[in-house]
Amino acid sequence: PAAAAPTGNKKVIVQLFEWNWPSVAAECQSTLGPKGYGFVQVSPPQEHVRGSQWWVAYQPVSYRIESRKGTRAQFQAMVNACHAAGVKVIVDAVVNHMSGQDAGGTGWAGSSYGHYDYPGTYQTQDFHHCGRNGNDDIVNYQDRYEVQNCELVNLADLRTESTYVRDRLAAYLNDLLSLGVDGFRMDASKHMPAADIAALRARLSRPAYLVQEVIHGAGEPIQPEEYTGNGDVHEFRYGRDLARVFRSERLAYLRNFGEGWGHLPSGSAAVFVDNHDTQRDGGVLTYRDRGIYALANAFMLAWPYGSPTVMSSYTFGNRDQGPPSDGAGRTLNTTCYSGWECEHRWPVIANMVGFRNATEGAGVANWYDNGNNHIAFSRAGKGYITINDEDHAITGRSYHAGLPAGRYCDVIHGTWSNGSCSGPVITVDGNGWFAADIPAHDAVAIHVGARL
Ligand code: LM2
Ligand code: CA
Repeated sequence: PAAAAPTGNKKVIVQLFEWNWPSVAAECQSTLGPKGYGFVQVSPPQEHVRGSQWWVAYQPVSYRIESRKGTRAQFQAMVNACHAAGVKVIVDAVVNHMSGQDAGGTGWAGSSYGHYDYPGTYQTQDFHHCGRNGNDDIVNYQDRYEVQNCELVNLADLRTESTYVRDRLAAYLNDLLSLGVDGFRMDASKHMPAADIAALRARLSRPAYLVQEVIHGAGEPIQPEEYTGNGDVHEFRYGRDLARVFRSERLAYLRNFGEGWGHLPSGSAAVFVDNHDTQRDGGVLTYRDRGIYALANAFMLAWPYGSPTVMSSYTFGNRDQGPPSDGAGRTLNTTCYSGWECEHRWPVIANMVGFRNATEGAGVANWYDNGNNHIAFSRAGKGYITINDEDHAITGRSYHAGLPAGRYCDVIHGTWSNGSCSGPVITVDGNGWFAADIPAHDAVAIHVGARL
């Protein structure tokens, strides 16, 4: 079956990185549903190697749905709770490889394993042994064969071209679909030929949203465009370019952000300011950038390019640090703003999800920029945002929103709920104009879904 694109008028994804299943369930009901998030992307649910680092989740040892984040029953309860709240579930699917430790051991759920030996699941003949670089590791990203047949950081690389491996991987994905899952983030997609992912897609028991992780590298032989036939593809240039614009260039350059910058076609692009890898590996804006990070997310949610994912992190000091856990290594329940950043709850970001939903389908109009760091645009007839990233306030100006006359909640500074606004109210006149003062590094946003 074909992979479905995000559908409906609720398309925003939130990545609840390393949240345990009971916490995801609670968040769907308390926040994600009410705020209008359409999808939650969860961390890999399968059994993984033991250890305290976050990345143990990317080293599968079996496809039992039992991990640091919870049991199969808890996973099922989470999917049901999210669906009841109107939120679909995307699973991070690790299908390119198994574990990467030379020594074997016992997995999280008790399965014993060795490198290239996963009893009952895979044996040595199910893995690539590319015969390069002395240890079979990928070194040269200019070489297609090497990137897809050698090992990514020693991770046992599955022979995804074989019928047995494809059937086994599809059985795992179909098990997740039977639990009600709606889509998959295909981890390490660059390391699998697009045809191998197509073969998995063809084996799915029903249509599911697919988003493939293919990190763009200039001049590399494997390009993100090769994968668009299977579903969406992550556009990694988006977050890097947005960070550069906010840090050292001009917001005015964003007037044709996306395809105009050589990025993927909008209908195939899945975008984010940061994800769990880029927030560790640099070159992007993260929660540590506070207000500027919120503004970058506000821009992403207002700008109609690609399918946006909002990142939600735990606080970390070093790259390997795992999420808060108990003595047995189980991930603790999430406590927002204490150990966990919960960027998706920041009022600016959470309220801009409503802007995205209310403006779905409307094009950009009324673009304004001052040639530097003050920009504004409307989503024709549905919403309007102006971002002032100058070091000074911009006062005494009027803006041409092109919206119906009325009183609107400024969703950057106030939350609209049950017909009232907790912050400033913006009055649009009969000609579609409004007056507002915008402090330095701040914004004003209004939309037809938050009208008094
Ligand atoms: C991904 N996308 O393609 C994930 O987004 C990324 O987070 C994963 O790397 C990677 N692919 C493999 O699924 C993470 C992490 C690595 C970590 C691996 C495996 O960024 O640092 O590698 O997961 O857990 C770690 C060690 C590495 C070691 C490897 C195998 O950092 O030094 O390699 O485990 O034991 C010898
Ligand atoms: Ca591979």
